[in-house]
Amino acid sequence: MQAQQLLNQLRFPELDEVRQYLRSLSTHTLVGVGAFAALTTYWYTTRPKALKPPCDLKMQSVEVPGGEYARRSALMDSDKHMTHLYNDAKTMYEFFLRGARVSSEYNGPCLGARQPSQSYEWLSYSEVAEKAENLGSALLHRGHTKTKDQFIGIFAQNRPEWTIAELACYTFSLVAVPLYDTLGTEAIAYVIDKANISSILCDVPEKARLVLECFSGREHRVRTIILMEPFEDELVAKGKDCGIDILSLSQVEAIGKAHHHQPVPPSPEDMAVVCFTSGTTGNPKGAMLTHGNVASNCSAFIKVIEDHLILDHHDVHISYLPLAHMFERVVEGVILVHGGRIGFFQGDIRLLMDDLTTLRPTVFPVVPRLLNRMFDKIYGQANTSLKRWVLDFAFKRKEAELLSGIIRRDSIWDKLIFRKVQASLGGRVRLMITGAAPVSATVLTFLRAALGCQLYEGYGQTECTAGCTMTVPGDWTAGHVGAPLPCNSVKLVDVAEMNYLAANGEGEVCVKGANVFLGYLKDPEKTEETIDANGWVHTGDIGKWLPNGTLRIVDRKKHIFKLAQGEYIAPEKIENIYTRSDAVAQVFVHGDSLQACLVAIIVPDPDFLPGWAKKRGLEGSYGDLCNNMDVKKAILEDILKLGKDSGLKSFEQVKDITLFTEMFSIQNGLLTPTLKAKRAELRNYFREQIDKLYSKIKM
Ligand SMILES: *[C@@H]1O[C@H](CO)[C@@H](O)[C@H](O)[C@H]1NC(C)=O
Ligand SMILES: *[C@@H]1O[C@H](CO)[C@@H](O)[C@H](O)[C@H]1NC(C)=O
Ligand SMILES: *[C@@H]1O[C@H](CO)[C@@H](O)[C@H](O)[C@H]1NC(C)=O
Ligand SMILES: CC(=O)N[C@H]1CO[C@H](CO)[C@@H](O)[C@@H]1O
Repeated sequence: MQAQQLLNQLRFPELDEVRQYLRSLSTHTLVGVGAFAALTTYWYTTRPKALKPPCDLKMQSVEVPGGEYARRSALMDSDKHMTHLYNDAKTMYEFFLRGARVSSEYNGPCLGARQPSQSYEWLSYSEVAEKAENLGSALLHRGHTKTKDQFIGIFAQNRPEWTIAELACYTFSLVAVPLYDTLGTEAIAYVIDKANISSILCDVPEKARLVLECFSGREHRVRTIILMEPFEDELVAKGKDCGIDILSLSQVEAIGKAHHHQPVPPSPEDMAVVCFTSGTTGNPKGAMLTHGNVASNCSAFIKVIEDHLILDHHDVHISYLPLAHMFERVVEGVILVHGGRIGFFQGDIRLLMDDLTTLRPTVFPVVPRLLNRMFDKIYGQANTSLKRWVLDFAFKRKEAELLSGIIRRDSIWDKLIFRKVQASLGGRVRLMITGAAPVSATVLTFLRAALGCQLYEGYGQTECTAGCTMTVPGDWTAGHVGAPLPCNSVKLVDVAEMNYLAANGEGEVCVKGANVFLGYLKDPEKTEETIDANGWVHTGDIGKWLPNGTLRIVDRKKHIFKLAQGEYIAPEKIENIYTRSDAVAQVFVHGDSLQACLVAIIVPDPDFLPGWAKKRGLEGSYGDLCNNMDVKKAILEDILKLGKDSGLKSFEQVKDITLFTEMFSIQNGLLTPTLKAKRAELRNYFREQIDKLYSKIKM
C-alpha cells in the first residue's frame, strides 16, 4: 500500500512534517518501499540521543558491609542515608517556604480548584500561606499547641483546603491526622479517640454529621468541627447537644486573623502526621511520621530523577489520589518545594478525564488499576486488524527507543498513533509515578511507549513514608521495582517456611533509613511487631534481588493462602492477569483453604462487554449479558487462555466464575482509598456466591 493512501485511510492529523518528508522521496521509492518502511526510515533519521542514566544500570544498588546482605542506592557515595537535598528544606514547612520563595519571582499560583465546566481558579503561594497562618492561629487560640492537644483531624476529599489545613498544622508544629470515609464509622470513632482529637476539619456537612453520630450519647473529647462547605443552623444545634462547636472555615480564619500568632516552625524530628492505615482485620494502626521522614522521602525521589527531569515552578500536578495516604502527599511535597502548582480534581473520579484536559498537568501519579484501564481502552479502540497491526507496529518502534533509553512524544509514531491518548491526559504530562500495587510488565512497557513520558514505578508502604525503592531514569525495563532509594537501605530476611532464603537473594523485604516511621501511635505491641530492635521495618512482602541490583517483589506474605492440596496461591498475581481481558473490568480471585480450587467474582466492563459479546454472536443490554450463561462461559474461556499464556499453573486458574454488575468501589467498601481490593470485605460480601460456586463444582 502506498504511504499517502494508507495515511489518508487512517486519517491521522498533524501530518505535515511527515508529508514533507514523504514528498522529498521520489514516487518510485514510495511505491517500492511501502509506507511503513518509509516511516521507519524517517524515524531513524530524526531520532534523538538517549540521556545518560544516573548510575550504571547493570549495578543499581551496592551491598552495605555487615554481613546482612543489605543493599543501598548506587547514587550515594557513602552508606549514610540521605535526609534532605536542599539545605533550606528539611521539614515539610520548609518545603512550602522554599516553594513560596522560588515561586515569588513569578508570583506563582499554588493551589487550584474548579467548578463543573469552569476553568481552574488559583490561590497564590502567599494567599495559601496567609490562610494557613490564620487557620493555625485560630487553632492555637482554641488551645492547641505543639506540646498539648497537638493532633488535628482532617476529614475531607482532596481540595485546596485540605492542603491549607495541613500547612496550618505544620506552621505551628501541630500534627495532621487524616480521616477518611472508607475507614468506616466505627474506625473513625476509634481513631478520634485513640489520637485524642478535639478539633476536626470536615469538607461537607455529612461528614460533620457522621462525627456527631459517632459520639452522640457517649463520652468524647471533640470540641470543634470546622466546616469548609456551607451548613444549616440545625447542624449547629445538633453539635451543641453533643458539646461540639460547629464553625465555618471562613469564620475560623477570621478568628485567627484577629488573634494572629507567629509561626512555630517544626524541626525534622517533630511529628508531622499520623497516618492511620486500615488493615484487613483489627483496629486501624496510626503510623507516626516525622517531618524528617516525609522530607527524606520527597528528597530521595527528587534526587533519583534529577539527572533526567528537573521540576520547577512550571510544573502542574493533578491531585486526585487520596491525600489521606502518603503517596499523594509525597508527590505534593515534591511539587511544592519547587514552587509548582497543584490542581485538584472536582471530587468525582468519573470526571477526571475532563479535569485532566482542563488542567493539562505535567505530573500525574497513578495506580495500576488506572494504568490497566488505559491500556485496555487504547487496545479496545484498535478494533480492526489493520488498526491493531499499526498500533503494534508503532509500539514496537517506540519500545525499541525506550530500551535504548529514549523517552519522547514527538516521534512520528506519537504524531500518528499515540497523540490522541496523550491529548486525553492534557498533552503535557512529563512525569508519572505508579505505586501502591504491582503493575504488569506488559501494561507498564506499553504505556511508557505510548505516553512518552517518564513513568516510574515505586514500591513501599506508609511505615517508610510511601516509598523505599524506585526505578531509576534510563532503566525503562519492567518487572522490577527499582533500587533502594537514597534515603534507606533494604535487606531481605529468610522466610524459611516458604523456602525464601537471604543467602539466595530472596526473602522478606526489610527497610531501614531516614524515611522509617517512629512507630504506631500508642501501640507499642504492633510497633514491636513491625520495627525490630535494630530499626528495620518488616514489610511482609517477599522480594528477590536481580543481578543488576534492582528488587523484584515476588510474593505477598500477607495475601498468600494455601489451597487444600497445599499449594500456595498469590491471588493478586492472578487478578492482574485476568483483568487484561477486554471483557473484564474487575476481578476477585478467592480460594477457601478447605477447597482444592479457586473461584472468582468478575465485574464485566460495561464499555466493552456489549462489543466484545457481539463479536461472539451474543447481544443484549449490559444487565442481560451479565445474566447470560454463554457470556459467562466466553469470559471464563478468555481469562483461562490469558492465564495459560501468562504461565499460570493449572491450580492457579479459577474453576468457575460469577458475573457481578456493580463495580467494587471505595463507596461500597470493597476497595481501599488507593483502590486496592479489600480482600476480607470482598470475601464476606460475596460469601453466598462463593459457596454456590463451590457447591456446583463439587456436584
Ligand atoms: C486528651 O486531651 C485532653 C485535652 O483535650 C487532655 O486534657 C487529656 O489529658 C488528653 N488525654 C490523653 C489520654 O492524652
Ligand atoms: C471500533 O471502535 C470505534 C471507536 O473507536 C467504534 O466507533 C466502532 O463502532 C468500533 N467497531 C467495532 C467493529 O467494534
Ligand atoms: C535488570 O535485570 C532484570 C532481570 O534480569 C531485567 O529484566 C532488566 O531488563 C534489567 N535491567 C536493565 C536496565 O538491564
Ligand atoms: C525515596 C522515594 O522517593 N521514595 C518514595 C517516595 O514517594 C514516592 C511517591 O509516593 C514513591 O514513588 C517513592 O518510591
